[in-house]
Amino acid sequence: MPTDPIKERVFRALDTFAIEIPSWGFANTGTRFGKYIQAAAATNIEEKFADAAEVHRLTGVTPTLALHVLWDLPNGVADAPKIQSLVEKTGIRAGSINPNLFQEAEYKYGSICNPSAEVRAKATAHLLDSVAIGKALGAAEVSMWVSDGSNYPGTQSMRRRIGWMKEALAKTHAALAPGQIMLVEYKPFEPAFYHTDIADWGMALELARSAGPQAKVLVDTGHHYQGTNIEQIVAWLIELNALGGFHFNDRKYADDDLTLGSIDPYQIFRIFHEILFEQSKGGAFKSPAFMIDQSHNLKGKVEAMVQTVVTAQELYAKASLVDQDTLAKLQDSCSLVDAEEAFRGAFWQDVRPLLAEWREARGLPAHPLAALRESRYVERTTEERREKNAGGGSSYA
Ligand code: RM4
Ligand code: MN
Ligand code: MN
Repeated sequence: MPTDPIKERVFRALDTFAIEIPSWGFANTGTRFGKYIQAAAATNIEEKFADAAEVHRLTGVTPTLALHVLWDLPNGVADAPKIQSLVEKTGIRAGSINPNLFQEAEYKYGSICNPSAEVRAKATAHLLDSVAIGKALGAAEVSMWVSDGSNYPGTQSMRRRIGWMKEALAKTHAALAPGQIMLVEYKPFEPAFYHTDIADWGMALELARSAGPQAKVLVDTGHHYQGTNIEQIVAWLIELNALGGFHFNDRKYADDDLTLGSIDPYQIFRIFHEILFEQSKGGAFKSPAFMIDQSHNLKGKVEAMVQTVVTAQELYAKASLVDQDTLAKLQDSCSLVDAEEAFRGAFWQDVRPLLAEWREARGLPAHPLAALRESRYVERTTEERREKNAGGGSSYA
């Protein structure tokens, strides 16, 4: 039987592709101005796991669920056995453990950068608790977003805050189990608008390096200024062996948390290309953790998550079609138009029929969104949860 090299390449790429989904993507969330309550939204951790299991049943590539400590394990490590029983019940494993350093009143002026030693100690204890949760659940990553910053020039010492941060991160790193990874996320602004303590990848990289070898940088695609060449940042982080993971989403203006690839699918393709380029070299490169960081207010939550996962697979499959050897030759001969055509030609291939074939070959529904509708899962959960959601629900949790 003649083999189809395109099919082979796509299947090989898809076989190694998995993406983590966030627990907060299933709960009712809102904007700063209001909240649009969905009757089917998950109201507790059991329902978040149930929704995640449904996404995994339909797509086959979301075996782990990212957990946000305050929202999902309000009692910290004491809640780990409860999570473990849900892991056993649903077959969905605990994914990255996300400490929450931004919601409590004490963090008004910062968490690990707060001028108060007492608040810093509280924040550090929470980081250590997150590490302990990770150990108890066998979770690979502790993924931290530090929201600290200030709103007005001169009101905080940026310099002293660097020292405080390094101290907290070093303590956290020292508690990691072998193999446990600590991810340092950056974001240029919001909630603080004058300065953010970890504002870009350079700061995140320095903090990760000073914390220790198990600390890596996390790239959230929504956390960049307009026009930033994110794939170049990715290329540098790979070069420096410092790329730990991604939070995928799309944005038009800032940290909009829109569906991955909905505004600029070519950007995600270009990012995936950098990963696949490194993989094609056949070295010891360990693929970074792919995670979704989205919460939808307008789209149905499970539906949006399935759509996101499918889009991620499509873009990964497209990126796998770039012929790395041919591209390298064209780059070296500075054949600009041909090089660009080889690159964007892959992007313009319609891989959706191949994806359907791959799914069928793996015993998965060929069309996950259609299968979701057929299953009537959303209708069922709407009925089950309507009452519980009628009250309004709190933010994210
Ligand atoms: C932040 C950041 C974090 C996420 C929170 C909910 O902007 O992206 O990763 O945990 O939002
Ligand atoms: Mn994020
Ligand atoms: Mn964000």
